[in-house]
Amino acid sequence: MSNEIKNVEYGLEKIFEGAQDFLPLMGTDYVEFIVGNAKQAAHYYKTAFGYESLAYAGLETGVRDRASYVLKQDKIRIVLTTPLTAESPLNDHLVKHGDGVKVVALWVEDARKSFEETTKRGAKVFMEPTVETDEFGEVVRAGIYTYGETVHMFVERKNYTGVFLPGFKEWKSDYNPAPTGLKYIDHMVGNVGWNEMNTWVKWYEDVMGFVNFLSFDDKQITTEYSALMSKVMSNGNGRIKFPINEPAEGKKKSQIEEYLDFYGGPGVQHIAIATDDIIKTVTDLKSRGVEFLSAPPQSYYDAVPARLGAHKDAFKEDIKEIQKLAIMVDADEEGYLLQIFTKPVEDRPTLFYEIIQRMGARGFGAGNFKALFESIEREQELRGTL
Ligand code: TYF
Ligand code: FE
Repeated sequence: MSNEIKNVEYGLEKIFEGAQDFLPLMGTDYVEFIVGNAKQAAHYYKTAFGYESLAYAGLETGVRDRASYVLKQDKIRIVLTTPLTAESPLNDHLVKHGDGVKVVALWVEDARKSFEETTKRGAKVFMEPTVETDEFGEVVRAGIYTYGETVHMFVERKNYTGVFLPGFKEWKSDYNPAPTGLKYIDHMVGNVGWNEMNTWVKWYEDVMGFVNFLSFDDKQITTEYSALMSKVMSNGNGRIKFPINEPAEGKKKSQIEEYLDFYGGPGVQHIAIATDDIIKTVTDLKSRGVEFLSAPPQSYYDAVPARLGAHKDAFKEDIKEIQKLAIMVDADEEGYLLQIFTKPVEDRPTLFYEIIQRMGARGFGAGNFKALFESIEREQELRGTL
């Protein structure tokens, strides 16, 4: 099913050149989740994923309406925020979506210019440029809405030496589980509504200056039961990649539709995190209780050498170990990749994680889509949502 995709010549440099530089992005700054109990969520992310405590804001720091815990692992920074009072508007987000991603913050040189360039191209305002200061300097932030109630915050921190943002104090904890080898966010995927994918593709092109660097249609992303379509958007330096999914008609309910039902609309579906030793990372995550999707069948693993093609000799991992851990393998023109997906990390079947190790490949594992979606369907079956 994926041969067409695998033979795509990416010509990435050429594609990236097509992106526009009115919005230079240096990387993901942080990802903020609104959750029902940030204290417990922080414990989960430390214990299960190996994040370390970085900063905190809440009653003890003079913040009355919310508590936020900032965690870090290598280049990844996540913020877990919960409302403290019934009056907080964060409650509306929680009631509607459950725990989920509210903010995908992007690190920029100039937050005011990022705000001006995107809003003049049609972005809806979430937060006007705002300067926050403390004894470590100043941070400028400004925010725009993307799909659903999700927000892109531009963060300018060139005049700041503090640990996170003004208003946060350093959080030193006596509880410091070891890291699990998570390095950086490789991509973050958005699910949008029926027939809305191209609207958001155009939005990322027009408003953010991104380019569409890979596309998968419903003929390619289909199983016996369900289908979806996906287009990968990238910024000009390739550091920020946002695939956008929409549901497609199949015999049964698409996983994207299940997400939309439970999240109450569009939102972040999965966060893919890079590791450079997936066997070690996944072994570690499993021992800490992180739940992954069930393994593809034997026939999937029998086909791995064929899928690796020209990269067969470069493949260093022990395939038995890969299979034992239920890791999937795909290859494209430039190399191969190893990936695995967690089950949703909330009670609602919404956000999940992908762990990915790229060995030269710049694709998204198209050769694994069928096996992956069949694993997801096995879960949907158990939930009665297929
Ligand atoms: O990000 C991707 O494109 C891959 C595959 O609902 C994928 O991780 C695509 C759609 C989806 C789950 C995973
Ligand atoms: Fe992914």
